[in-house]
Amino acid sequence: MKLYHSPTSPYVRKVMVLLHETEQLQDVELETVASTPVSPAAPLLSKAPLTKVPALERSDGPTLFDSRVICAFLDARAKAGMYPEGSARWDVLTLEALADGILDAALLMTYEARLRPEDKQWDDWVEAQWVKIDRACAVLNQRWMAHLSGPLDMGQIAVGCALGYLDLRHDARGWRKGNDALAAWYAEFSARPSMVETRPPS
Ligand SMILES: N[C@@H](CCC(=O)N[C@@H](CS)C(=O)NCC(=O)O)C(=O)O
Repeated sequence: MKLYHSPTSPYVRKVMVLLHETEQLQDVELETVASTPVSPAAPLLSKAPLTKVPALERSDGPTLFDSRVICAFLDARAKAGMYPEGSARWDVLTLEALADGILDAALLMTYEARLRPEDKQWDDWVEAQWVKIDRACAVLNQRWMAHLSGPLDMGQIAVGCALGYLDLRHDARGWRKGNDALAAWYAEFSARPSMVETRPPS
């Protein structure tokens, strides 16, 4: 299998952390590409029409995207149980969606600052994205700590990668303020070998 990869993409990191945790790294070749909304990576054009990473090329089926589909596929392949059966499954999927929503808002903020011409940037819109992230972090801190402290699952991995991305690109916003339990959880979670090995270059 070939994973279209970027070392700074938090969505790719979700897949990489899962590959580490489920001992499937050796089954995947990495191809690093740089793709942005205004400059799609050429190798992705024929594989993944949205030209986003991650995308997972397989020999026995079509290329998979996005990160949630790839993670579900790799989890099933390894029979790792990162998406448990029963009612816990809906908690994990909801937690992953919340973490990915943080990422979506944070990535939009990054693109606004890095890609949009300065005279077209819209501060209120950027602030509105941060309000979503701020609210989501507060909800994680208030309602999800018991789940986050339980056995490893895909929801936890997604939250770890989302908070790591906030540190990478939006550190000055200070997501830890008022979220002590979440900050303490992240300090421990980010020390896992799978998180250390996939830390993005600063
Ligand atoms: N929902 C997608 C989001 C993937 C995504 O936005 N990846 C970014 C890199 S962090 C990308 O490839 N952007 C290029 C683009 O938007 O065209 C997923 O979970 O995989």
